[in-house]
Amino acid sequence: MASLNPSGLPPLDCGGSTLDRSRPQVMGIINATPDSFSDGGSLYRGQRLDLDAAMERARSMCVAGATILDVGGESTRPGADPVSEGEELERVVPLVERIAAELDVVISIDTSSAAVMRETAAVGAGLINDVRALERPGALEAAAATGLPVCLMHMQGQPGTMQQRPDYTSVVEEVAAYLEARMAACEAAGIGREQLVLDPGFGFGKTLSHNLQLLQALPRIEALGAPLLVGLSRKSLIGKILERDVHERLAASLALAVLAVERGAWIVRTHDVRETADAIAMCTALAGVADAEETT
Ligand code: 7PJ
Repeated sequence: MASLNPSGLPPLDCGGSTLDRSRPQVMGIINATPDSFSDGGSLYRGQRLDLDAAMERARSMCVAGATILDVGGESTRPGADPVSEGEELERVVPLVERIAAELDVVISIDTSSAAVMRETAAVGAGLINDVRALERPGALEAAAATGLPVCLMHMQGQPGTMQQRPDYTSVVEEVAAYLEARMAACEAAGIGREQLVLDPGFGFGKTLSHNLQLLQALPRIEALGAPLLVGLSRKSLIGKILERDVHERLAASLALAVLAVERGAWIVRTHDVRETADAIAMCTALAGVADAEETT
């Protein structure tokens, strides 16, 4: 039987390593892409990913407090060009392999491709993070075959056009219903509920108002029965509120991370690991006081 921590929740098994459910976890973003929206190309030398630079970034994120690194080879920013499966594999497989060999961290693979799921799982990935919630042909079966946990994210539309006209009657209820349906599809494919993480998909086919409603209603999504991941780091909702460029969104990103953790988020996906880990440590410290008072 899985051992329980003080929260009463079993750790999440990520193919050998585990993640503690009793405290929030920081997921550092490693973009193995030439074109991601805030740091695209920063790990590139000419046309190729610089593996040493990527390892340096990975190592420093671990030192800074990341327990998960999210490696992605497809940019899903609004308007991004699609990438071929072959190119995505070339971008991510060697990097996942090296991180697995050199660092003690859970490697999350940010992909919708069945082949990328299979091949990165074979070289050490521990978590599948799919912004298309395993909807691509073969993805459900491939993810189930790896035995790894999966983060299911909600997106309305496709990256190329999703921000043109987001439309919902009730964004919170529609996102919840979608995630519930994908959880059922996963269960039918042999991926148990205890292996799932849910994400409302901030910025993926959502207006500013939709994003804020979802953040406020995170407990409604958590009530679906799986832990939550949030990706708010440097996102355009901040730009819309503050009119700040992507490199001037750190303070607001930290505020959103804290607000999300306060509303139940477990994993916080971020470009800025050290600052996010510090901010979230304040939530954890405060939660510790509340727990101590309840038990004395
Ligand atoms: C997210 C993601 C997110 C999950 C990206 C960006 C765009 N995966 N991949 N959640 N965002 N699960 O970093 O702004 O919000 S790529």
